[in-house]
Amino acid sequence: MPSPPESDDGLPRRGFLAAGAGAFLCTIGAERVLVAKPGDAAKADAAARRVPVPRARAATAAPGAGPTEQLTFTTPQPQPGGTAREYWVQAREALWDIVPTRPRRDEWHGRAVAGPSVYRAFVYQQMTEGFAAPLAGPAIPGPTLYAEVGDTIVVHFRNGLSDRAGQALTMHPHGVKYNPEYDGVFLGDFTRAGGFVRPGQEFTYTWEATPDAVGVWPYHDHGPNHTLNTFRGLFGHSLAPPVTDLERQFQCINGRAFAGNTPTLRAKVGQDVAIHVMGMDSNFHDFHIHGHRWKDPSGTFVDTPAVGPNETITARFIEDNPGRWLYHCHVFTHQDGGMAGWYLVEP
Ligand SMILES: [Cu+2]
Repeated sequence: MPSPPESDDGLPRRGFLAAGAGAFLCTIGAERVLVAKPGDAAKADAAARRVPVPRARAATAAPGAGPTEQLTFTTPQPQPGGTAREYWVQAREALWDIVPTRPRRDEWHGRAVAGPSVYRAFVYQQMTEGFAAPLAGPAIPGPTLYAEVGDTIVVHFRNGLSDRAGQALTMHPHGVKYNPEYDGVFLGDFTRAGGFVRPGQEFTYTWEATPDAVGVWPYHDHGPNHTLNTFRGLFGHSLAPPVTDLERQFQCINGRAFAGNTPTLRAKVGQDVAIHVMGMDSNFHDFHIHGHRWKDPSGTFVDTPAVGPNETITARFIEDNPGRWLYHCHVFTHQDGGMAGWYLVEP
């Protein structure tokens, strides 16, 4: 849920934009992938793989095809003074431990967490130029992409899934400007190339950091099997048995559950702190930090703001209250499922 407080220079810097990784769920509930057993999930995957491969360009023969399918688009360039910010991001499978402490521990309540807690996740991973080598480990959420107003964000995306696990994946951004070519969305017969990146294939997205893009935004898979795959780590907060094949439901912050496993945030008195919280599953969450309040954009003090699906809130304040603090979702079933962590403030 939260990302760590920013370093001393604070946020938002003028013209700053960060596209934080994550996923929101466009459709939920009715899709069998959410209620299925692992075997059915495999069937859903197989169904996704059977989706006909769309032509790279507009499918003019499709029912309903019209002038919008005839459009062609140019790749946006940086504004004067801006630069093209290049990233290489790969989607891959990874074994992900939701409760990595050993023995598995809930530090808030000082008790053990019954295992197991490892599942097969789909994750985004940042790579070096040309996908030569990993730049960081696989992460939930995926790598944070930075840009300033006037820049373009050029993301070379590779679907690194094996053919066995294989299905088309994408990266779909929020908050930035893009034309249909770089939407990164599967649209059936109307799909453009960036909306259906097959295993082993690459696609380069170009998004624009316009003045109204300042802030923190998620990106996520929006391919033909986006609901299941976002829940697998591309990315949602509830890691449920149909997805993980584990015994219990975990309520996660950045893919981890229970204090001591979730991110431990740190700050010092006097620092300008910004904690960005994204709601990344189908639930509403209530973000609460003990010992702290802050003002919302209207200037009103808030205490426990609601964060709905794909919403982002930023808790920003000058730190003045040292100690060991708890942050957690105040929906009780969520906090008991692990949606909690430590916020440590040094004098
Ligand atoms: Cu919650």
